[in-house]
Amino acid sequence: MRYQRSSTLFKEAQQVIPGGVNSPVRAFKSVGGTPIFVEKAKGAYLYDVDGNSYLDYISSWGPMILGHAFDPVIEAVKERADQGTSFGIPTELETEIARLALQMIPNMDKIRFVNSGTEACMSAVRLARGATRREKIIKFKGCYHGHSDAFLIQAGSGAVTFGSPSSPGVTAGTAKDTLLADYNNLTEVEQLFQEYPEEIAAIIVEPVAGNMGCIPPAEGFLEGLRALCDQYTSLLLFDEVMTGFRLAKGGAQELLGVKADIVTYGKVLGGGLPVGAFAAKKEIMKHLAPEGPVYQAGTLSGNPLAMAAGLAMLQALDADPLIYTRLAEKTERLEMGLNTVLKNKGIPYQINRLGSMISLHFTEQPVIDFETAAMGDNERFNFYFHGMLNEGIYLPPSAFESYFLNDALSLEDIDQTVDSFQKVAQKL
Ligand code: HOZ
Repeated sequence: MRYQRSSTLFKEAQQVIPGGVNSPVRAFKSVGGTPIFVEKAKGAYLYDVDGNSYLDYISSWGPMILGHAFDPVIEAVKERADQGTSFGIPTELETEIARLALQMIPNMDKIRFVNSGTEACMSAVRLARGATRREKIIKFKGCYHGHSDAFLIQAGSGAVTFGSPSSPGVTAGTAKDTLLADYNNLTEVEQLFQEYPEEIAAIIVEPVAGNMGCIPPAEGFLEGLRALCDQYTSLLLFDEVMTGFRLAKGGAQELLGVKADIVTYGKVLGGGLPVGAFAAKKEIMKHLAPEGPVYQAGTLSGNPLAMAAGLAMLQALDADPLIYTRLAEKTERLEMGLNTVLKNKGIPYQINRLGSMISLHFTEQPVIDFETAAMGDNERFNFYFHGMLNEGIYLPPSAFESYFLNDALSLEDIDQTVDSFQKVAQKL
């Protein structure tokens, strides 16, 4: 059986880990079947414990933008490990990566490192509240900013995949301060500001949504948010955990030309180790402990292994002027291939793409927000997912996730993926 050992390992894991996984989407619950257990990965390929190989289109949900086990990152981690793995005392490395990150991203003076995207968004909202002395935030339905309480209200990603977009365990007291609007709908945001003109600390938004599939912002949407924040002296918080260092060196701020007040990072920034960060102008950052009273801390924050991996990753991206063009071209080739296969089949579908983020929804209507993303044909998606998996192509196991391409994927790999899709599509 193709997934024999994975299946055994999954059963064993379920005895000791809730659902057998440490992050829900991995369990394949929405697409059915057994999750594959990975043995190792190199470049564009994953290798599972049953000896199967896969072209990987999730790249660890973003971080492995240069492919798996990227040599400079691996070398940096090995070298650093020999000198000790955690001190809880500052290292020079932290200043080095902070300097480079701030040089690559536009518009920010200081950056604080944490251990995950969740932590980054949670801390950034606290900073926004502390700096403005206001309590409410606006978030968009289907956007996902990690699993902190304030964000698990109409959230995307695994939360919606498993039917709990508003999780039990989040108190009514917390939920009342998270105001909701539809993604790409400025009118709703404007109405919220009219209702609470002096209570909104920040708007938090994925500048390109990646947790309900990939949904690029409509023309003028981010600019409109910027203007409303200026008008009501609220802060604009971009969650660039997915888009940071992926869509451009300077992320979505650079690619889309809109400036935020606070930006969160993760994924690519850590080169595959657990790193998150939030950056802001110094007038905002001065509120953060130990400079100011807004508290945030972490024993493993700025961990030397994580900082070494992140620094090696940023250096590689910074040194390659064509990386983002190449990634976008590869993703466009995939988009064209999928379109060619699907266009004569008479199946409703939508492909959304920006840079190296892309997703396919089996639905008639353009996918512009959570409501339209949720209209997709789940049965067809599941068939597509498993068909591709059997062909040796690893895609996100949920329609509510974006693909993240990596630069180790060759044009031949993309063409092979399209050939596989051609076979799978015959039975769609
Ligand atoms: N929430 C992540 C995707 N948006 C999935 C993380 C994981 O399962 O590793």
